Amino acid sequence: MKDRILDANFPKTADGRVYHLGIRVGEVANRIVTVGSISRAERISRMLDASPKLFSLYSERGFLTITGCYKSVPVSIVCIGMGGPNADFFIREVRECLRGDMLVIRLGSCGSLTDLPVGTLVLPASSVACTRNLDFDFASCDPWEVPYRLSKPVSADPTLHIALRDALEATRPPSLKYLVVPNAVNASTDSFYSSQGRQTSFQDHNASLIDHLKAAVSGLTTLEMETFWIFHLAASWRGVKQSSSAVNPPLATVPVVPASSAIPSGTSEKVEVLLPSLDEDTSSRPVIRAAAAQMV
Ligand code: R1P
Repeated sequence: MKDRILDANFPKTADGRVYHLGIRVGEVANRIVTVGSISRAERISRMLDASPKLFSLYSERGFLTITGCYKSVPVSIVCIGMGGPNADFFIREVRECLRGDMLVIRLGSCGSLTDLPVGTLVLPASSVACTRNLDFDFASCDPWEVPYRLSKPVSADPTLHIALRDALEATRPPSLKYLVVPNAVNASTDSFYSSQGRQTSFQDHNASLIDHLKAAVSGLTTLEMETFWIFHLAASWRGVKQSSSAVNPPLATVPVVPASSAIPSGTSEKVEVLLPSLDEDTSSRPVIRAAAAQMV
C-alpha cells in the first residue's frame, strides 16, 4: 500500500485507498453482509455467482473485503473482526468508497439472555450499548460511580429489518430446527468479558450486571459487540446529495449462512432480501440502512 496521506481528516493512499480496509471506489458493493470471522466470510462468498470473478482484498489491518454478484446483483462480504472500533472503521471507510445508498446486514454470533435454543436466529430491531465506566475506580470500588453505563436504544432500519425477517421466514426450510425471532432487543458491549458479566481474575464489579441489564431493558435478548455501533453510525450519517450516477439496482439479494457451529454443516441457505429501489429519485439524500441477524 502506498502510504502518502493526502487528507488528514480522511487518510487515503495516493491511489485512493482508504487506510485500514485498503479498498477504493469500485471495489465494494452498496449491499454488504458483514461478519466477524474470515472463515464465515469465505463460506458466504462461495454462494456468489461464478462470474464475474470475485474481487478479494485482505488488508494489512485484518479486514477482508470480497465483492461479487449474487444472481447478478453486486454484493460485498466484509469481515471486520470484532468490536465497536472495527465496526467504526468499516462503516466510515466503506461509506467513503460508495455512492448512493449503503445497505448493511451484520451476520454474527451472540450470547442469549433468554431460554432460546442454541441455533436460534435473532433479528434485533434495536440495540443498546453497555460499556465499562472508565471513571469508576475498579481497584477500590467507587461509591460515587456505577461500573457500567447503558445507552439509549438505537433502531435498526425498519425497512431492512422487515425485509430480512420476511426473507428468512420465506426461505427457512421446515427441516431446519432453528427459530427466527424478529423485533428483539440487543445489547452491544465493549468487552467480551467485563461488560458481558463474565467472572475473570480482574476486578470487574460485574456480578449483578446481567440481572441489572435484563431488568433495565425490556425485551433484551442478545449480547454481542458490534450491532449497536453499526446502527448508531447508520442513524447519524449526515449524507450528501449525489448525482444521477448513484442509482442502485432495484433488489438487494444476499446469501445468509448460519453462523453458529451449533448448526450442522450443510444447512446453509440462500436468503433473498428483496427491497424496493431505495434511491430511484437520485436527487434524494442517500441513506445507510443497517440490520442484523445473530445466531444464538
Ligand atoms: C466474540 O467472540 C465475538 O463473537 C460475536 C461478538 O459480537 C464478537 O465479535 O460476534 P461474531 O461471531 O460475529 O464475531
